Amino acid sequence: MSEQDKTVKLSDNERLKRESNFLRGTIAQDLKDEITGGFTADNFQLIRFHGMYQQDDRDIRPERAKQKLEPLHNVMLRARMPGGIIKPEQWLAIDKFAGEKTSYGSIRLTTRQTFQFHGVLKPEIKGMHQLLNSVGIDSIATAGDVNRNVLCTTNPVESELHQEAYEWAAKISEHLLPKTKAYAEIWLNGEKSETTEEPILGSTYLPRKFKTTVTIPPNNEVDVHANDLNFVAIADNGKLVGFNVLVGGGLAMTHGDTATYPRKADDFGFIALEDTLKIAEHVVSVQRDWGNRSNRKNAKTKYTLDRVGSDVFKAEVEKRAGVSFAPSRPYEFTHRGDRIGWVEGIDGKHHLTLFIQSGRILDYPNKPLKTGCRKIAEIHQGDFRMTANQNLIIAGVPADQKAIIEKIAREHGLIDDKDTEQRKSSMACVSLPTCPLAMAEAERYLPSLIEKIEGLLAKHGVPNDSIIMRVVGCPNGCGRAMLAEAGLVGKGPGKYNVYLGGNTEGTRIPKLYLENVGEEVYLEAFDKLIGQWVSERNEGECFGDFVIRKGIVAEVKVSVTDFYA
Ligand code: SRM
Ligand code: SF4
Repeated sequence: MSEQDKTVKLSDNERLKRESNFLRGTIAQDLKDEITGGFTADNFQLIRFHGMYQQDDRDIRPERAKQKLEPLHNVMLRARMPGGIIKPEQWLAIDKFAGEKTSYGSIRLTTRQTFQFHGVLKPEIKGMHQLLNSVGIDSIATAGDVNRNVLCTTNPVESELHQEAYEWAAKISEHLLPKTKAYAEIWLNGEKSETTEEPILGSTYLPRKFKTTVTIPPNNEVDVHANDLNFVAIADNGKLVGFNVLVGGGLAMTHGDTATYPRKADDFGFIALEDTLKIAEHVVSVQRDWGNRSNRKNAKTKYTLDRVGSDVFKAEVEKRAGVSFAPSRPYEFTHRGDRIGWVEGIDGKHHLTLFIQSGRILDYPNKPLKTGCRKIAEIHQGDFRMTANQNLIIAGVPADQKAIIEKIAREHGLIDDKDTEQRKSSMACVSLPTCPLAMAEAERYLPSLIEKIEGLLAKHGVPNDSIIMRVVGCPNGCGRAMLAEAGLVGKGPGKYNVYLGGNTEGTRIPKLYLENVGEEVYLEAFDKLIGQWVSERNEGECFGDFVIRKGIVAEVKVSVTDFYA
């Protein structure tokens, strides 16, 4: 126990982790309890470490309460998928499960390169894990106070570099995984074994969630500044030679609490490839020992860096790892969007990026997206890659299969030439009805909002231009609105805070422009701002740069001081 743990009152999550017998709790007993569809208090939290959240449909909650019924408890499952790569046979298995055993029927691609099932009832949970296990998928540590799914830029063009970077993402994921066998014991009927230690994460795991990426510049699709730890690939002649390491990014805040804020990651310097796992381990171990375990709102790495000082944190990582950071090597981020459509890789294989609005793969009346993906999976010889923009890449298509895959994609609405650049540059978090923390709509609202923004762009004569626009249902910011050129953050039903001034590279945090306003107010504001942007912008100037140059919002340079100034 650290000194801090001895002197301050720890959060209750610390007790439950400590008493959980390495994440077992009494989950197995709860599973047998047929009286309730839910899990009891501690297990409600502990199942997160196994990749599940207990939820209920908030649309029907009031009606059930009126009928004196408990909420219709179910779980959301989030898979572990380093780098977002999934094989066609795995796709077919998840497609079948989503269709037959979940109440929403969808596969939901997330902003962190994996998929979620929503609406899995208790009797189906074990079977779900066993099915996933049979095709080589698990959901270990995709939630809870651990290192989550490790992201890797989906760069199908430079195939060799991507393969190397992807392998590092997978290795880092394995290295930082909990070592307890609780997952296998509870969900896969694995043999009981005693866990005596967690060598990296510690017996009470991390103070808070922890997020890692492996990033291949110039694409910052993964949004490094949303992550605790980033390995930015440095290549020489197309071969990976090492990483620049960025530490301490994170986007969440709480409305009205200025002790919480989005923060960019700090540059610690360059490391050679062979030091990657050591550095990953010790950024985690320093955060494990120095992170705040009494106040979960200030527990993430970003706050530890601001409390102890970035240099002090970095020096401790160097000491523990026995590695010194060299000066960072030059690199540049130029964009974050996915290249929708076909590209050819240097290996001669073809890759088709499909735009999936808000990542929701479902059979809609005029767009049977889920059936289309299934038909592609039935014949596809390469793999699928989920992007951090909630899109899907059909990767590694030989030339002679291009035509048939494109035909299926078009017939099922997976390619729709009517999708504008604006629509493709927009993102929303899940929000209602499944997210218990949602304060306003996001995913369900996005399509109609974008239609209105498209109307404004057309009105001002620039229908093909776009603004990186992101909508989130609350300030946790799962759709990364705090790195958008224009971010809407839910405040209450139909009400949002509007933030402006992120850039296209994802290296600037936006600033509050309008507080707690409804659609009429912010559409009027966007109408004026877009008009001004179109007539007064410099050649190629993006919306976010424009609003800062014009002083419409002040630039956030250092979040801890500038964000609320
Ligand atoms: Fe998130 C909690 C959905 C990416 C910050 N997030 C949640 C929960 C689980 C709500 C809950 O705690 O009960 C949401 C479930 C909604 C649902 O019904 O599915 C949820 N988060 C999502 C996803 C699915 C959004 C999406 O539309 O794709 C993303 C899943 C990622 C994954 O596959 O692992 C998702 N969440 C993010 C991101 C963006 C990112 O990581 O790139 C962030 C901001 C970055 C960051 O961490 O700072 C994010 N989610 C949060 C937070 C705030 C954490 C904090 O620092 O305070 C919470 C609440 C919490 O942890 O207490 C949260
Ligand atoms: Fe839920 Fe808020 Fe995350 Fe949206 S941003 S999914 S509303 S926690």
